[in-house]
Amino acid sequence: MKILITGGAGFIGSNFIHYWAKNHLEDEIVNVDVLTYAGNLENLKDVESLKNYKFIKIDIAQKDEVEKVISSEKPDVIVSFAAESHVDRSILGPEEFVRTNVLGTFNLLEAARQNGNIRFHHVSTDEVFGSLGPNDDPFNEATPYDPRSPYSASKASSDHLVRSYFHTFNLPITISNCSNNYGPYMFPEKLMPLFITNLIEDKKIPLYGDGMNVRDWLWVEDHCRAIDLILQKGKIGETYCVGGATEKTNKEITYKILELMKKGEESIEFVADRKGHDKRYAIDFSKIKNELSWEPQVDFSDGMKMIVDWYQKNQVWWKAVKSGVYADYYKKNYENRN
Ligand code: NAD
Ligand code: TDX
Repeated sequence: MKILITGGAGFIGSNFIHYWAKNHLEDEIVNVDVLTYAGNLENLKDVESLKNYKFIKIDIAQKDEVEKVISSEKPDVIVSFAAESHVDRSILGPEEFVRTNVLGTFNLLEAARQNGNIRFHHVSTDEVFGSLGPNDDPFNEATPYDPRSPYSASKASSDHLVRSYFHTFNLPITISNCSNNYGPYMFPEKLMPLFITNLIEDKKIPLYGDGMNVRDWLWVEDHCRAIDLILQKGKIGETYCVGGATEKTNKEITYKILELMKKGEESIEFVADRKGHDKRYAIDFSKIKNELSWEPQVDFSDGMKMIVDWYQKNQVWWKAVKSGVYADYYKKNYENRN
């Protein structure tokens, strides 16, 4: 089988490629990515020499580039991770989010439809459902959409487009809406890697607002396994909510990191809150549990030790990212493309 992965040079996409290369030795893997600031081929060093792995640099927002790659590669399956993914950036500059997340997904759907109705899995987020109060039931597949940031609104739009291609054109799609992932190769603009790397550098850690916003955390490989199961056994046209059963306030995450890194609370700097900051996300994953026998395997305290350990051992990787070596290089590449 040939699997085409979009956004495979980013955090979850690169973990998914490692997962797929390890668990599906016989498959061909094609990674298409434009390499924005978040895309880093260093994440894929240990797979790049595999005979069954190939990287192609394209921008999914460019329709002709997408059509050319899909029609020449003829994949059996497309799994789409490519997106602008950081909420704070979507507040500073929403346009890129609409371009990649909405137009880019549309171009992929069109190419999948025009080239023999290719099986399409869309990777989405729990943020499309909005924000929960402390006593609300967790999100599930029937929760109405209520996105509140330009990021989540662009992801919601893409989910609607994907579903419309199933109903209108019979495109064989599935969607997963997953909670916050954590693990290796997470870009150090996100809460956990930013705090861990700042503490290694003896810098302050900026906690937004009162630190009481709640996220549901899932180890990234558990997410990869959920997507694998959906591809193998999921029902076409369906959506699956994927979560970690690990609701934590940002304060709890912060204190856990401080404890593991033997640092004191004087490192915390309470800063202005994120605009429109969603209060709480939580996922009811009973559908994927009952239908596909999926549940998270990595427990939170093990996962926290593993992520702190990974950033302590991989300082060359994140120091290069943070110092802008890769960011500048890729930005230059990106701007000179046309
Ligand atoms: P990321 O920002 O780390 O990686 C995104 C990747 O997409 C990068 O490699 C980037 O170069 C690529 N990309 C961006 N624009 C592109 C374009 N126009 N053309 C081609 N490639 C492009 O993101 P992530 O955290 O790995 O998230 C991956 C997917 O999973 C996203 O769709 C996100 O919405 C979803 N998701 C993320 C989380 C999370 O906790 N990170 C949780 C649930 C869902
Ligand atoms: O410096 C910070 N200080 C802080 O308090 C940062 C970067 C974040 N936060 C808070 C905001 C959130 O409540 O921590 C929480 C987590 O923030 P992020 O790491 O930015 O993640 P979040 O906004 O929850 O979104 C993530 O999970 C869902 C991913 O970035 C999305 O792509 C995914 O869809």
